[in-house]
Amino acid sequence: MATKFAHALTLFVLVASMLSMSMANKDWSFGSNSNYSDWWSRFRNRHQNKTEQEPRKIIVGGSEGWHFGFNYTDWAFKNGPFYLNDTLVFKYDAPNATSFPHSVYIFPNLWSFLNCDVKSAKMLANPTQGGGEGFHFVLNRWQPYFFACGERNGFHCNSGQMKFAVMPIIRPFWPWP
Ligand SMILES: [Cu+2]
Repeated sequence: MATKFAHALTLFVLVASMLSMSMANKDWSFGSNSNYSDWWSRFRNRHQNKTEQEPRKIIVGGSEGWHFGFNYTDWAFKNGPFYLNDTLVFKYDAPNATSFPHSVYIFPNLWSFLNCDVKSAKMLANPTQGGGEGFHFVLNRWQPYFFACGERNGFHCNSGQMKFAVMPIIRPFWPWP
């Protein structure tokens, strides 16, 4: 009996909030240029754009890919936030005559990450795994991730800036700006 009531109540709250949303929608779509309506239109756009709510595939470094001398910390900052179950794609050429080998390592903690202590890190992808579609890594845990290139005993991590940290956040149940 109690569970049934709880279900009914949940349903009622859900319907009520949907109704109030569509009504608010009506009110505000012709609305003023107040901050509130700006906020609301962002909210509404996000709500309608369903793909926005699904896990994404993000190419690390964008069109730059994974290479020496690009600021990935800056990239991660500008391209965040990342969400739980988003996929990071590391793209780099297999070792050849014109490019240096790269790889993907994960550090166990912040300290080893800051120090580029590759010896304590775990290899996720070797130098040949970044070719083609790239190496895919799903952020499927709610934890900080510390990535770096492990080549040249931390040289790519330190001097090459091939390192960044990510803390995936939980995608809200309700769409959020
Ligand atoms: Cu590298």
